This record gives sequence, structure tokens and C-alpha cells, in this order.
Amino acid sequence: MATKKETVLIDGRLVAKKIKAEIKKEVAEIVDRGENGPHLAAVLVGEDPASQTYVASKEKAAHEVGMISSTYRYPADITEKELLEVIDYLNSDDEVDGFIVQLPLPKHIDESKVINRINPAKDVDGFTPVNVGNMVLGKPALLSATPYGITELLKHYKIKTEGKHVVVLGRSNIVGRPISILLSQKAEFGNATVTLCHSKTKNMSDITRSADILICAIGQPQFVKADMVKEGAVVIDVGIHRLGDDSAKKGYRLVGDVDFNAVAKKAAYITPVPGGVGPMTIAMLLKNTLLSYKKEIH
Ligand code: BQF
Repeated sequence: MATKKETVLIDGRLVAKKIKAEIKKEVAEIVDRGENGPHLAAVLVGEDPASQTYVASKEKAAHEVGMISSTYRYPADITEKELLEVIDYLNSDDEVDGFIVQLPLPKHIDESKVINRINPAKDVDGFTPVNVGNMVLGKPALLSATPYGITELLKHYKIKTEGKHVVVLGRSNIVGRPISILLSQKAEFGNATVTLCHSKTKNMSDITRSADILICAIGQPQFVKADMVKEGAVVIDVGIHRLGDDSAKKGYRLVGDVDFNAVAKKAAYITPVPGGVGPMTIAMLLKNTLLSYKKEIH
């Protein structure tokens, strides 16, 4: 019997490090010319522990590549009107090249109203209708950082998408929908045949088992089991969940949407959680901030 080929662990930390090193070099050249360099701002509302961690990671990463970073913190009871005024202020501040509003927002605030208010040229999360629309049309746009990070991981590992069956689990505006569009586009890391599955999909396992590339962004811990995956598939895990674990220092451990240990035995390539897609999200946010600074959106 032929022995199974080794599973390749897709190392998001390594690829993110490489991208950040390139960004750092460019930022240093900009600063050496006597310019201030890119400035990324973040708006954080409330005290959600995961959101605080994400914003802290973004600040730290910005500093690592030599960018200016600032965080605007507000209590959970900030009114929608007040938050919209913060957005207006950041839109008008010429010192800020790009900014993000950390999601989720408290329930009394209409997220789409807030996102709609962001100047698309400063929308480094790529969430505004202008950027989403341009992305869909294949025009220059700031791309949502997680989908952008996934395409960069595929590129780095020379995983071809042309003619492949890509199955995306989850239809969120932030991951599922945009990645399904990017990978079906007429482009080098596109040209895939894409199936988008969601909570109303019937016979989901039959569809996932036919995937050459399976992108898991459903938001349910360890949902994807080994019997849902084809031997030799590429599995990209976008999920990030805190599972209670008394033996862990923080009292929890991170898991993705994929039952990693079982699925890794079948996959040709797989992203771990942590250390897979997550670090790429941060790296591509910095990339977008640099592109915003240079006014080079493509
Ligand atoms: C890693 C996010 C759900 C909802 C809102 C590195 C991050 C995560 C994991 C990170 C995420 C998830 C972010 C790892 C940003 C990704 O080592 O595996 C980095 O900071 N992320 C966010 O800002 O908002 C979210 C997930």
C-alpha cells in the first residue's frame, strides 16, 4: 500500500512575519524621507475581552512595523450618534490614514450605519459598501483583511485555485461572502468553482466531501469533522473560539471551526488555530494601512 503523504501545516505566523517584514522595510523608507509614515487608528467600544485582545494585537503589530497607532476607547453605553461623530472626526483627521471600528458593537448601535459612515479611502477593514462593491466588480478596493489573508496563504504555499472546487462554509459579510467572490473571480488566485454553504444548506457533508479546498467560517467550534473532508483536501480554518480548559494558564484554549486532530489526518494542507488565518488578518490590516497611506488601492 502506498504511504499517505505528510500533511502540510500552513504556518500563518511565518507568512504574516514575512509580510510584516516587507511592510516594515517600506515604512522605514517612508520615514527616512522625513514623512510621518502610516497611522492606523482603532475604535474600541465596551469591554469585551476578545475585542480588547484583538485591538491590542493590532496596536502591537502596527508598532512592530514602525507605524503610528492610536486607539479610541469608549464605554459600552456610548450612543450611536456619539459614535458616528467619532467616525466623522477620524474621517476628517489628516493625520489618520486608516482606521477600524472593532466589531461586534453593542446591540443598541446599528453596525451598518457606523460602517457606512467610514470614508472608503480610510476603510482598512474593507467593510464599506464602496470597497465591497469595487471588490465584487474586480475593481481596485481595500480588501477585507481575513479573505485577503487567506488568498495570500494560498499564494505562499503555491496552492492553485483554478478549476478547483472551493467550498465555503458561512456567508458572513466579513469572511464567507467576500472569500467566495474573490476565489471565483477571473484572476490568478481565482477561477475556482465556488459553493457557498450556510445554515439552510441541505446535505452539507455531501458538498464538503467534494471540496478540493474547504474554507470554514461558520462560527461553531470544531464543527467540521473528518468524515466531512475529502482525502487530500486543503482545509482553511477561520474560526476562533475560547473553550474552557482548567489545565490552561488562561483558563481557556483556542479552537477553530475544524476538529483539527481528526481532520489533519486526511488533509493535504491545513491551517492550525491559533497560528493560521488569525495572524494573516493582522498582517493584511497593516498592508491595507500602507496602501491607504500611499493611496495605492488595487
Ligand atoms: C492566532 C475576530 C471574530 C470576531 C471578531 C491571531 C487574531 C486571532 C487569532 C486576531 C478576529 C480574529 C479579529 C490569531 C482579529 C482574528 O494566532 O491564531 C490574531 O487578532 N484576529 C478581530 O479583530 O475581530 C474578530 C474574530
